Amino acid sequence: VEASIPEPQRAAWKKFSAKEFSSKEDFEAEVVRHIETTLARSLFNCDEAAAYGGTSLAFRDRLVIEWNKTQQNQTFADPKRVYYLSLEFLMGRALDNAMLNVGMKDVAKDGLSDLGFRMEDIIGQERDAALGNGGLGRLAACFLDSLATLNYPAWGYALRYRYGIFKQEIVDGYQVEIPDYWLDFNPWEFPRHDVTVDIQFYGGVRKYMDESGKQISVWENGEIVTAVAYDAPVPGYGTKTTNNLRLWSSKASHGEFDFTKFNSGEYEASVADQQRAETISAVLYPNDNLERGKELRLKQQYFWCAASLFDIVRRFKKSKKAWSEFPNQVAIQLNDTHPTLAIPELLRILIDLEGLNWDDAWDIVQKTFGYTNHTVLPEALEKWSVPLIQHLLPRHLQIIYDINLQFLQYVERSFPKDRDMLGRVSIIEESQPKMVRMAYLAVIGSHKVNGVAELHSDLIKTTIFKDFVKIYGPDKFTNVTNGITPRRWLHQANPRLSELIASKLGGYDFLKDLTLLHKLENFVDDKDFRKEFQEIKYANKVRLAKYIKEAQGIPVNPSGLFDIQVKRMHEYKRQQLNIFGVIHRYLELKDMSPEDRKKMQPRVSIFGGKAAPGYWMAKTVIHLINQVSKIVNADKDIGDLLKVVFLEDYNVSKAEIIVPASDISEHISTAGTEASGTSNMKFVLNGGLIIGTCDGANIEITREVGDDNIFLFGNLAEDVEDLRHGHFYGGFEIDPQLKRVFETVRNGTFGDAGQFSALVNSIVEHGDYYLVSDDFKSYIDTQKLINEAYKQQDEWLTKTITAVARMGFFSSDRCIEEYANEIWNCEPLPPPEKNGA
Ligand code: Z2T
Repeated sequence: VEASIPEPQRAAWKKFSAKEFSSKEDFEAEVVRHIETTLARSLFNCDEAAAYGGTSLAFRDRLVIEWNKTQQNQTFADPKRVYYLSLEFLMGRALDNAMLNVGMKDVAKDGLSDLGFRMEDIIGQERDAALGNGGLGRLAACFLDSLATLNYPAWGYALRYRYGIFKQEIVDGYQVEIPDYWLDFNPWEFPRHDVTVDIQFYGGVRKYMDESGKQISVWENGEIVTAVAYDAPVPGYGTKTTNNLRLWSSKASHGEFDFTKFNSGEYEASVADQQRAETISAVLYPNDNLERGKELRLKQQYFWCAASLFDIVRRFKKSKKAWSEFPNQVAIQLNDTHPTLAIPELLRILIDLEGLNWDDAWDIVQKTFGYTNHTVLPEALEKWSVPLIQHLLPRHLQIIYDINLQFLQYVERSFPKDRDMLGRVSIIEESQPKMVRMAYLAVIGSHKVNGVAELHSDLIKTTIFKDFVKIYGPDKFTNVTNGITPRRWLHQANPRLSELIASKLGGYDFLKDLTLLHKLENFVDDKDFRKEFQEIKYANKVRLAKYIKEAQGIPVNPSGLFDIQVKRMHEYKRQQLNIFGVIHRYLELKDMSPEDRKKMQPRVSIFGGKAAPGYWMAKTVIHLINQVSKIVNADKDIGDLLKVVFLEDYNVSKAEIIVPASDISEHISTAGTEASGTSNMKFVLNGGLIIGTCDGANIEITREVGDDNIFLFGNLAEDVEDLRHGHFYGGFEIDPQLKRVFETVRNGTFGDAGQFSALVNSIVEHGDYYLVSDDFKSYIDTQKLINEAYKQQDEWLTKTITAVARMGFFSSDRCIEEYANEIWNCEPLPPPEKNGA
């Protein structure tokens, strides 16, 4: 490529090529230049928002230089690339991450101070990029960080929602949703108006024979919507590799049809069409672990899959390799079933547009895709009605039927005696209307299927995909236990702890190889180390206490035991168990004499999390927590012995303050329901212990840290089915201590007896599906144990340090290496030693 450019031009270009700032002075010069020119502000009207803008633009320039080089290098080397298709990327803030990954935060801090600003204030100006609901979206963000850090040539593909997850406000104890219009100033994205793809919906399929007698299908006469690419750089930590996150935005196509409308005076109709097109990428669906089958959601899924695949295929075709090479150049990971339409779409491209035969196309498809399952909850398993797909994507429905036919014929040959098998495994559910089971399509179209923690990966093999294990054998199914990036969740969120660890381990290598943390065990008895470790935890609690006072107006004493449960509100996560436990403690304290109370361990119970707007029961739990908070916090008998806090609008940037401040965090899902959980890992890595059930990754955390260093309770997954059965047929007695809690809730002690009765009745009258009563005694007994253990501060400290030292396994770097070796079969591409132009 370079050779085609004449030498003098090349020389001029090289001479003026953009350079990275490296000194404090150069940084300041860049900030001021951006504020004065890019932002058109001056010394006299530069507020913190403008200073944030200038700082971000200065760092953005640095990222862009590395980004260009990375992309150039990847184009030249043309290695196998990984494409991570996820409808959600919960990225949080970018500036702090960019400064730390580039290794220039200290320089920038001094520079900003020269210009009259404090680093924390400037970082605090940025809005979260909140294009996700919870664990699934944050996992995708951690994966991007690890992929770049480990130098994998990888792209993320998603939608550029105009509205991310809503902002939560609490008004009179109730959740209120505020739209999150986040794009008015986003220096991290680059519109690529030249990178567009036209996407078709509706229309019909025409079939004909060509000269050789081959059947040809043409999908035509549909509506066209244009996808426009917006790119964001993803820097790795301590490497020059900077990968790409590509977000698609929808807009009206400007085909002939639209112009006719425009010119014939149908101006309003034409603008309405435009708005309809833009609606596709307008808003993130705010459900975590729930699918509601809305047409617009299906449109989002196809729009994003089709644009991404077109882009991937376009890139592959530049290499002029044979189609059989496609799976050697491309690995596509499906983050849950949301991108499953990519399977029929790739078949359509290969067969209808590129003329491959079915068998060759199918072979390519299966080798290309991997599928990650994130839940076994039935209400979260995607099904789309056949009439809806027929209407919106007529050609894809035919292809899905063709896949199903081939598959069922294969099953019939393999299991001629098992007649029921065909109905059970068919992609099409024979209901009214018929439904397409997306998880089955994803399993059939992929070469590997993975769960996200050991228990979960075992469960999918024995429940939802049991028949598929018989059909394909067990090797198609594998486990990749989730992980978290230690860059954001240790170094960025807890800089003092990171620094302390570095001082003991002789540098920051542990941020790239988290297993090095094991060396901390050599310091569990080191007096100075212990003292500092404890001081850091206390300082982090002081920081959170200060935030709680500012944000919620509640004074909390940082010496109390901080008990934290922050995550999406969901019945299976059982925030109701936690708040019932809090009420139980309140009643116990009220019963005591003042002398007895003095012996009790003070506690701060902190909750946070959003409820899906249509999830009434989850909203009821939020309301109850807020009402309990109001009553308990105002009770003079109780004082510091119990404070209850609901933190509004839990999100990634708030998690960075909350996570380092826990003594105990709660991961108390009904056994067998939480696929993995990832915040459990974050809390332990930051020197907090866990109260948890034997569920998801809690089990592996226990194996790693040792069962002395975690507080497990409750029934096991293998017993859940029988217990549920017993609730209906075995005479079901509510736990007596829980009964007393229910009486208080019902008599209006916390107000709104009507609404709260419905919550109580879901347990008492409607079968207690999530086993709150079955686990209640075990839960409160374990909380008592924790109170006693916490009083032994020395032993507690030993537990927390030991646990931190043993968390190395849970880095998302380990996780990404497993995906690369077991599923993607791809290699890192380190940046060239010399970064010539
Ligand atoms: C989600 O956050 C998770 C699973 C889903 O299944 C959907 C969403 Cl939005 C469709 C979570 C799991 O609940 C959690 O256990 C897991 O740690 C996380 O995905 C990442 O795997």
